[in-house]
Amino acid sequence: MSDSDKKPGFLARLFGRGGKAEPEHESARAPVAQTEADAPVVVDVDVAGSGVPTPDITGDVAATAAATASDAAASEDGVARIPADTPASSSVAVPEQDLPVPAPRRSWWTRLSAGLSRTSSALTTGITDLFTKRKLDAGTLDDLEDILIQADLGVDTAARVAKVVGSSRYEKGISGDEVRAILAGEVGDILRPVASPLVIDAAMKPFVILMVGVNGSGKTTTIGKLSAKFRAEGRSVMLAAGDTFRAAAIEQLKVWGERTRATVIAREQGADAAGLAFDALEQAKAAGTDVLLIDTAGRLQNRTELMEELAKVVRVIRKVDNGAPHAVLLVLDATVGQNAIAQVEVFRQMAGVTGLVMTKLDGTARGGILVSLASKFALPVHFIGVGEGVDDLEPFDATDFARAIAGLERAA
Ligand SMILES: Nc1nc2c(ncn2[C@@H]2O[C@H](COP(=O)(O)OP(=O)(O)OP(=O)(O)O)[C@@H](O)[C@H]2O)c(=O)[nH]1
Ligand SMILES: [Mg+2]
Repeated sequence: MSDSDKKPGFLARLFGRGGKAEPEHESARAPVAQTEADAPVVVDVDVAGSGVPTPDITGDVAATAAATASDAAASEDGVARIPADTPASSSVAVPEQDLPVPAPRRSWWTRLSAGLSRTSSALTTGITDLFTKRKLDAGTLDDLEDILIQADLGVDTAARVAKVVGSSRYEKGISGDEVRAILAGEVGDILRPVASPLVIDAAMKPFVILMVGVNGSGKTTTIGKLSAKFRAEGRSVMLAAGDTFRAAAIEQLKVWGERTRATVIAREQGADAAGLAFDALEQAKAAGTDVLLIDTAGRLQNRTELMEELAKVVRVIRKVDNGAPHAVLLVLDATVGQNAIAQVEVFRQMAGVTGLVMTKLDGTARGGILVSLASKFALPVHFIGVGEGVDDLEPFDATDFARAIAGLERAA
């Protein structure tokens, strides 16, 4: 288990905020006088022509956190930790056995299946119980549907799986393992059409990606992770700090900009988000930047005026480039369950969502909702996030996800 896996709150502490949804910040929304300070601040930390590979940001941030956090000496888990830069001559004596040992990085599959374990163990237990005790009849199939619906897979998927199980004509009954294999097969078939990579069209300079979603879903963190990916592919990246509601949000993006060697366009707190997006796009065009990632403030989908504001950001971006934004990514928190459906409905309508990213498929994720969304909306799912670290974002793989949800081993 990596350090970021063990202490999921440390980035939040670094950025001074928690992972839960926050109320909108009305007070921060007062218009700010157009002063010189309103001019975009360009923080260009790119080393000219450096070609330096993107550093391991998890380690970097962890080191920064360790060096700066006041709890470095006695952290939450009570383990004494030595800041990474403590000189060898330090008088702090820590017995060797107490020093934290860096844990080996767990494989992607291990992290994905662990993240989906809440759902997969509920499904495995429910299905095993049902098919050990009962024969295959209409009542059993109804109960199977209930189990699948409770796991957020949706009514359509539940009916589809039950139908296949029912039509299997197993004279001697059917085992829980066989049912789970059918489940994985059907879920894989539902997910495969939506598992599509985010393709950056290099002809677009910049390729504009707008990140949207409710409060705390993981937009800014995902921007950081994406920025690292694009930089590692050799692309130039600009980040626009379009969440102008909170100063901490602007700082958070600047940190990701520094860590990933991306240019950050920011204004002070309270500035107009659409105006900032406009300026950022013009600057990215002028600079010939490959990818522009625009952050936005979190907003609940039932707050009409905030959703209108988001629609305005999209309209203003189109004034500069009629084809932009080229991707509008809705970032969904995998722990919210059914509420994700309402989020997709409204964000799609108001911001023209082109694809999904599901975060927090670690911890207490309700991953079944992704299956519901796939069968209901058929929107591409580009990435999934299983942690706060920079490499905790992976392209979405339908077969892996389906097998992990059904509690099966990874396909050979
Ligand atoms: N465990 C886990 N935490 C995540 C993941 N993605 C983001 N987070 C954490 O979730 C919290 C919120 O993430 P942000 O990126 O700030 O979310 P946001 O959508 O930008 O939030 P607002 O700007 O307030 O709307 C932070 O503590 C992140 O570190 C993930 O995949 N797994
Ligand atoms: Mg944010």
